[in-house]
Amino acid sequence: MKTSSSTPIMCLLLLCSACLLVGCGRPPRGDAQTESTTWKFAIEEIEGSVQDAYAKRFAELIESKTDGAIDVTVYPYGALGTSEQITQLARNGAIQFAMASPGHIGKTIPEVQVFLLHHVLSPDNDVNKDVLSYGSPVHQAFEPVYAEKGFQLLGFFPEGWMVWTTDRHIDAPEDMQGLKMRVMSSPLLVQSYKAYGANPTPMPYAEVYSGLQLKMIDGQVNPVFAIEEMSFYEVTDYMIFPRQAQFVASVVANKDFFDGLSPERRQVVEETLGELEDYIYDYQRRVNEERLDIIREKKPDMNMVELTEEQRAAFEALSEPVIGQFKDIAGARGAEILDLLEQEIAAREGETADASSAGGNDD
Ligand code: 6CS
Repeated sequence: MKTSSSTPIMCLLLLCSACLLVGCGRPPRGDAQTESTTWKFAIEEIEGSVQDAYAKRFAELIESKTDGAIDVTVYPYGALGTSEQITQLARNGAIQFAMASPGHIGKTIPEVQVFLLHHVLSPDNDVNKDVLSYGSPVHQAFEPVYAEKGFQLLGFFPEGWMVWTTDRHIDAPEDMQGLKMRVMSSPLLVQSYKAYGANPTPMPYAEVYSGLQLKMIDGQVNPVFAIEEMSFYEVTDYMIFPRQAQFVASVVANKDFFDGLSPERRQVVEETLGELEDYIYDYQRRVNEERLDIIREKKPDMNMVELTEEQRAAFEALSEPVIGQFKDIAGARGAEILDLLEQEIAAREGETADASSAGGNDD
């Protein structure tokens, strides 16, 4: 599925599959079914994506660590519903695991929209990886926030820099005035693009290609791998690299299911999550690089625009008031998490700088 030509059919299928799944009744709770239990894991992206690589590797590791006692079925985007629908399925226990990106789950968990703020994450993605890692202070701060909504937070990971694909050249906020920019459904994204003067338009992922093709929207924003696999580059003329935000994914389990796991099973899951961190980080880096080359090859006249530091600064200045809007939406706990995130990033950047200057002295 590389184009959205099958999108309307897919949407119908999604709803039917989701209803069927919910109709199947309660899922296995924890280890209740010890013989060949199936865990269902729904993702928000198509096969070959970063989330697909994560879920498939998770399935392989779980199956091998449990000698086949647990079988994990991965449902790619389109099999069970939209991002919001699969999150709901995980919340009500119809499935055990799901990807729940802040770009969508921010409507339910306002605090997680901290990852949608521009110019907050480090320009050094190695730093972001560490700060978001399993068991890190940021992860720990979010655990009770997710738990309140019925989710066990299993991890965050970056999927790549957000890149604009548009029908026009943009290197200054003036170029963005009135631009219909498709964004994911979390409210803070609307604020972020309004701050630049754009006309942000939330729309489901599956409708973006046709939205661009039919000129219902003028642009969209996603990491390079997604722009390639969803063919957004086919229906836009510019790829613009503002390096303002990473696409951050969150992995969740149904909380009752997770709480019902035996200590051994829980250990298997936790061990697996730890092992996946380097794997998925390397995977996203590689596919984002490779797929940029694929786009260049398939569409040599695609205009590539890398914003300069000065151009980025003009957008950054406009994005500052959005931090206040985030605090209004996410409250005191959201503000504390933002402080923690900034402190952790600064500390990790400091360590990286110290390590490289120490390395320099050795030379
Ligand atoms: O733009 C979106 O809606 C989607 N983009 C990615 C890269 N992953 C999932 C998300 O739903």
